[in-house]
Parts: sequence; structure tokens; C-alpha cells
Amino acid sequence: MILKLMNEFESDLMSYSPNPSISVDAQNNVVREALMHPHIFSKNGSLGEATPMTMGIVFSGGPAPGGHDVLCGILSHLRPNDRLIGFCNGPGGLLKGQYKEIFKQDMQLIEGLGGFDFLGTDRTKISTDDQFSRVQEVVKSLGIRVLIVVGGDDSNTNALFLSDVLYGMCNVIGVPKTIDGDLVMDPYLPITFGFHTATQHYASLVQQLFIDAVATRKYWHVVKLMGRAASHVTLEVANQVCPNACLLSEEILQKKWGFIEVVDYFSTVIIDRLAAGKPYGVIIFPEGIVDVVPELNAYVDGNVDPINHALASIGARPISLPEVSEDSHGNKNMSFLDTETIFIDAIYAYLNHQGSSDSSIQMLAHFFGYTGRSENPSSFDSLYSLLLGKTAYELALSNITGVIVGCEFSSKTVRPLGIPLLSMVTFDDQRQRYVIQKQLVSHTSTNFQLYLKNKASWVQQDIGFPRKEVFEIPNRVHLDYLNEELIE
Ligand code: FBP
Repeated sequence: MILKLMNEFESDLMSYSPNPSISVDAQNNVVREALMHPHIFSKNGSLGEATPMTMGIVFSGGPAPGGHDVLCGILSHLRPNDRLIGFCNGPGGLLKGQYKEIFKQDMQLIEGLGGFDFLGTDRTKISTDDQFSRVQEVVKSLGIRVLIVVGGDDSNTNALFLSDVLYGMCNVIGVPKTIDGDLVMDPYLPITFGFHTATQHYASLVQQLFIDAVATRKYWHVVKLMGRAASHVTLEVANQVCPNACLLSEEILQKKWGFIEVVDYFSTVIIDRLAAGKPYGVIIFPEGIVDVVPELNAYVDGNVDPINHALASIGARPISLPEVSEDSHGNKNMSFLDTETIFIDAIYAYLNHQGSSDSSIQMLAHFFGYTGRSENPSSFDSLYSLLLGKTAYELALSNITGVIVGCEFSSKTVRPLGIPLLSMVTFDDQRQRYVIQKQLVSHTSTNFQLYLKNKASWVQQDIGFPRKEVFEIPNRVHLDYLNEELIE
């Protein structure tokens, strides 16, 4: 069935034309005016069968499983005189003109392999006039007619601005990637590549910890999961594994909780299980928690007083200032923060403080992050990335610019799309510029509602038999049927 869908998909693509219902401008046309370019994302007639095309491609931001399959999707479509130039080491490498030509035979090397290491990547933001001129020079000197940017929200913001700067010289097309799953636009872009594999990887690791904890009955595993502002990764893993305690950033924001409330929640679950004769269990939370717990946020920003004040109130030892770096888009590197250890120290102190300390409580800290980005793609991500690559190529042939590849799933069709990047940007008051906003976990989403409904029952739960199959995706973007088809 999936192959049938892919065949239909290929024939649909040839007749691709933008869907007027999604070719919407950002609110009040304001971005269009700011960009001063009325033709962005317009379709300018196809390039024509005979015109050879030189395409450039750059990986941007954090790696995600499926990037190499995007390359394969493009390579599989290249006509004899087309060329694919891969820029090395991300947008920074593009600015330096670092590149290598990618050939069809490279597919054998990279097909189905995780990570972004074939080309490399970085997080350079392209925003200054000098940088734009530099990209123009590089693109011109290599005769690149289409530049494909494989990235998340920040990288595709780059792509939008580049499409304006390069208008008439080179078309720009974005491909949606990120394990964080926060670059979505329902129903045209329901998922980024990489999310499925990474969550499958983390769910499997957390489940293994849980199995070990139940067998040995002596440890609490406190697990921080990768995922910056949005908690989609942790939500997905929670629904898969049913940990004894979990908090999402969006949930903490809604409850307006501070550090002590978070510690109180984790400690209460530990006490409740202890009362049931279970001095063990699993706690998970997203690394993005530092953004929403005020004391941790102040700590990241260099003010250690609020967190130390909170720790002192429960008799926990103070902590010293961390060095937290920031990328050129202004994102803090959260993976540097040892929140899992901070929470463990605070929980021990809190249990002591409450007089409920018990020497049988032993906690171990874990962080699951970078490995999920270089895991080999799941069958879904592999196929999806291939489709995204093929769509990017077809959009390139359609001579369209300023779009990101989308894909609408239904139980009967997989419909490839180009979504105007402009329709995804809003003005960010904090950063004082136009950006594609990260999509946080919606409180009304099926996944979040499922999580809320089941969470209380997870407190006393132990993983048992029959073992819950990781990884069925409950109600998520119609992937279930794809998985089923793949297994057939
Ligand atoms: P992208 O948004 O670029 O895909 O990266 C997401 C991510 O994997 C986050 O989950 C994580 O916080 C961050 O990258 C880590 O970045 P770095 O590689 O710079 O340490």
C-alpha cells in the first residue's frame, strides 16, 4: 500500500501547482511589505524538461535521522545533466563556499543512515547584508539555480530571507527537519523528519530503564530528554512508556509552577510509591524545563540567587553559575545544564525536609539527547525523508521559491505540497524580528489529552507483561496506518 501511495505521489507531483487556499500572506501583509518582494513563493512556470539544473543543498541546525534520505530522494530524481552541490558544515560552510558535489552513486553510502555527517551542519544565522552578499556570490559562482535548506524553524526563517535576497537568481526551498517536532502547520505539515526516530529511540531507552528498575527494585531513574522550547518529544515518550512521573514545559507554564512545586510533585510520587512498597521508578522531563521554571530560567541567565534561595528553603546545597552558550539565533544550549542532578539533590533534600526521607531511595541521573539525532531513521522517517527530497526536487523543477516542503497525510493519499514560508512567520517582539514560531504542545491536542487522562494512573504502574509495544503512535498524524503498511 505504501508503495502504491508513493506511486500516486510521484504522478501527482508532476502536476503540482500551489494551492491558493494555503498561499496566504502573514497577518496584515506586513512581512511581504518588509521583504519588499511581491513575487516570493510565486510559481514562474516550470523549468522545462530540457533545462539542466544545478541545485545546492545545506543541512542546518541540529542533525535529525533522515537527512541522508532527503539527499537520496533528490538524487533519485536527478536527470543526466542535473548537478547536486552539497554545502559542507551548514550555513557557515555555505558562507565560506565549502562544498562537494554529490553523485547518484553516493546513495549507496548514505541511504538509511542517521545523522548529518555526510555534509556536516552548524547553526550560523544568515542575516547581515554582508552575509547575504556572500551567499549571492557563492550561488552565482557555482551557477546554483535552486538552494535547498534542510532545517528547523530558525533555518527556514533563514531560507525565507534568502529567497528574497536571491530572487530571480536562485530559488530557495526548505525541507522540514527537527527531532523537536515543533515545526508543524496542520494539516499541511503534520510532522518534521527525525521526530519519529528520535522519540522511538528515547522511548525504547526509557522503557529499558523502567524494566531494569522493576527487576531490581532499588533505583529511581531521573531522565532528562532532549527538546528545547516545545515538549513534543517528552509527551510522545510519556505516552509510549507511561513513566511514574512526568512534567511538560507547557504544563508547568499552565500551572504557573516554580521550582519547589516541581520538586514537590516529583517527591510526592516517590513517597506514594514508597508507601506501596516500591522504592523505585522512572521520572522524565524535557530539557526545556529551564525555560519555564522561573528559578531555573534566572539561573541560565546568570542570576543564581532565586534557585539558591529555593534550594536553601528545603535545606539543599547551593549551586554555582554555569556557563551557558547561545547560538546565533539566540537559542540557549540547554543540554549543558545538569537539571537532572539539580532535581535529584533537591528531591533528596525535600524528602529529608518533609521528614519522609528513607535510605532505600536511590536516584540516578540520565540525559537522552544526542544519540537520538544520529540513530538510523525508522522506516517511517526513511520513507518520509525520501518523499520530502523528491518533493523538493519537483518543486525545484516547478521554478518556485520561498516554500517549504509539506505533506498532507490521509488514510488514502499522501499529498506533497509546497507551503509558502511567508505564511508561517510572525513578528517576534522579544527578538524584534520576523521568525517562524516554534509550535508548542497544544493543550487541546489528542496526545496531550491522552497524557492528562492517564498520568495519575501511571504513578503506581510497573512495566509488566504483556509488554507494551513501543512504538505505536496513538492518534498521531495518521502514522499508524503507515507503520502497519510498512510491516506488511
Ligand atoms: P534543531 O531545532 O536545529 O533541529 O535542533 C534541536 C536540538 O536537537 C534540540 O533538541 C537541542 O536542545 C539542541 O538541538 C541542541 O543543540 P546543539 O547541537 O547546538 O547542542
